[in-house]
Amino acid sequence: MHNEINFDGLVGPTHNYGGLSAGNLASMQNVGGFSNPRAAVLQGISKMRALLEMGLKQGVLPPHERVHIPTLRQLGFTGTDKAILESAWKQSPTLVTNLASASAMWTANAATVSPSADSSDGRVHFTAANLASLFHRSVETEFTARVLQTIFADPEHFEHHSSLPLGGRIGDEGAANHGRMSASHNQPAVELFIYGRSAFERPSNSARFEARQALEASQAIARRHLLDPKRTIFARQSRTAIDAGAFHNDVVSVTNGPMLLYHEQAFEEPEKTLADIASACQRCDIEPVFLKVPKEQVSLDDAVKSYLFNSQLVSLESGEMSLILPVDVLETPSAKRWVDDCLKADNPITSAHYMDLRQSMRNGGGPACLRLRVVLNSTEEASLAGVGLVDLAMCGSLEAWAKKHYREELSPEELGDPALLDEGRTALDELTTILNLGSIYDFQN
Ligand code: SUG
Repeated sequence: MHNEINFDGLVGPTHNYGGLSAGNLASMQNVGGFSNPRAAVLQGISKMRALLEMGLKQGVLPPHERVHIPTLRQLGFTGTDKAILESAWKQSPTLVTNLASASAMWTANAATVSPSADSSDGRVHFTAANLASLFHRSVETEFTARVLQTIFADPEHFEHHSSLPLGGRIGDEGAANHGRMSASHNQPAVELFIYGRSAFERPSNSARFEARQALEASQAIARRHLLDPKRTIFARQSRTAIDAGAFHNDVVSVTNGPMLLYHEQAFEEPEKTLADIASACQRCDIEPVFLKVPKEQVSLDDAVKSYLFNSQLVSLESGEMSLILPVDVLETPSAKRWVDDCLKADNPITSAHYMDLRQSMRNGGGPACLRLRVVLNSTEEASLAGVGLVDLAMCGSLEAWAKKHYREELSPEELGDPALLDEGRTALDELTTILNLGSIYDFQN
């Protein structure tokens, strides 16, 4: 028996709007605003609670330590941590803002995961994403890999690959550009890798935004994860979608079980992509369900504004599917209409749940960004011995912990405040006990 477990990223105490992500419209538009870290973390925990109440399995990945003092040391700052933060802030608030980003909360970008049903050695494979396109995100890789190795520790079941080279343009953005189509989570799947460019092509002058995911990164992951080439598809994301603000493919499509829900303009070559998927599915007895959202019904702009496709599409115990959507869909009439019609139509999606994730959404992170899907069989899951897994009682403990430690409001200037650094460390230190993770943070050692 295999189950999908969604590992959500817990929002960190320095959650802020740094305007750090070119091509991510929400990040670009909300730069410099005050953030609400406490509301942000509580919104994320509410989502975990809601999924647990729907009978789904839930995991959690801890926030990264921020401001990231080890990187400031690497950049030549010396002295005590407080002195380093103060002199870095004096020299470059922008640098500190990059190293204060709580962006690791978007765990869809943490790694690419291939379940044991898909790999030829029968193990679950992980590659922590290099996130090479943006400095503030590239800092995440090392700690993400450490956390994944801590939770998925048993080498009999789990293989952890080093992240891909950071140099050149071999950008790997993790599961945000990766999908899986299978008859059920138990079955070998067709793995779908969506890329935006080649690592070796020149950036186009006419492009509004640069694509992040390189084909060569996707190909490398498929090789390392020992996937069957006959069940592996590489498809290019459309330039139109990237220019409209779909900086990851999960802003314009999502898979679950045999279903691909996608915007008409998601792929560069939609007909070929669907034909390739259909024939790969046919080879492994999967009847694909393609649910296309036509541009006349929901424009790309509305898709990006509402994050309709950044919903979590999940399978319930009954076999029906449910959409977990951001409340922003309710405020976008075309997207709301599409969901209403979808629920009445003949397809496996029978329910929709709307979540207030506005704090994350203001940085371009919807429900699907906040989770890393990991499909495990019962033996693999048992090997975790509960570490990283969350139940309703744990949600309560996390809420109490967040209320105790997180600031209600944060101004951009407060990121340079050594008191915030201390508060964050106290919070994370306590969290490692709550989550039974051991001393995983650099500041703990
Ligand atoms: O990489 N935003 C993230 C959002 C990631 C969303 N993930 C997925 N679509 N899977 C990014 O652009 C903004 C940070 C800032 O501006 O402060 C940011 O990093």
